[in-house]
Amino acid sequence: MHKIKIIDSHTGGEPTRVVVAGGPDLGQGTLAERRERFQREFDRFRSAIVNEPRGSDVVVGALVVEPQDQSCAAGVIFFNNVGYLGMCGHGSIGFIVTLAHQGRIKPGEHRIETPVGVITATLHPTGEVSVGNVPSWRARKAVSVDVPGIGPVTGDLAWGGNWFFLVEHHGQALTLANTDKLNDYCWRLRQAVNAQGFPEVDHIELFGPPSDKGSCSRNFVQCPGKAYDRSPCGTGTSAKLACLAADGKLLPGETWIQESIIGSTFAGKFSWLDQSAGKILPVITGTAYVNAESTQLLDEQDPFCWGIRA
Ligand code: PYC
Repeated sequence: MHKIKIIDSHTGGEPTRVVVAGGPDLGQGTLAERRERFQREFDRFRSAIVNEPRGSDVVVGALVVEPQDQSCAAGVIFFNNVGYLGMCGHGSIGFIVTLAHQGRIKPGEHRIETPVGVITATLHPTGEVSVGNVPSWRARKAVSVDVPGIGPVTGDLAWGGNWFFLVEHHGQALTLANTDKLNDYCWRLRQAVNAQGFPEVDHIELFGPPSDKGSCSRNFVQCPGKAYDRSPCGTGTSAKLACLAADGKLLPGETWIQESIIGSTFAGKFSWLDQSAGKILPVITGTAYVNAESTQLLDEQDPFCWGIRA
């Protein structure tokens, strides 16, 4: 019987499952190379850890690995119900709170290596975490896509550690009661965006006015495997900041409060890395809570030992 030790947390409602022991040994190399190896040789572990019957479509997994860059406190590879993420904002906050829960880190700034670059995560004495994300930018403004069954939709294409298509004029109610319709809308839109020559876009972000007057905007983010983000999405908020910065709608150092579809919030800020190229360094602040420590049992006699896969 193979045993995998996990610690679960949630960040603004979005779960993170950190694998602290018993995960696959990915050997040495860059984090991007090790993510490749994870996918190529050990993908069944991804499915066993986050998919049903042990998990659900919403769970994001985080495998702790030795960093290649020795200035980093740890390396991490994020994964979900269908594959692997470049970076994950809510997951990084959950990851840091989990390392603190284990007594592996104390309040202060920590460098963490991911497959798409090194991030800095500051654990504040209050328990909040600020993630200095990878450089983010808007690649295309106002791309129009004809979406079968919907019509023309216009949005921006931006990188915030994952690729996003961000849409303001969608005509959809951004409410929790409307998530089935929002998911259907986003899925159709994603197919159309990908077919139009942007196959790398795997997150769709709809945004609109906030429901709380202390927030700046509310969003609905559909993740690659069709689950919607319960948190405001750290990489999605980074992509949004890149768009706001490019349009001059937010200034360096100003705070942007991003509200999720369930009403949880992240505070975002940015500084310019290269203004002429539109590159920003986003910092996303949020809170996570550890809510379970457990051991998964992988019994090869169990027909669903490696999870239910589509
Ligand atoms: O917070 O960056 C994020 C994220 C990506 C997918 C789910 N959450």
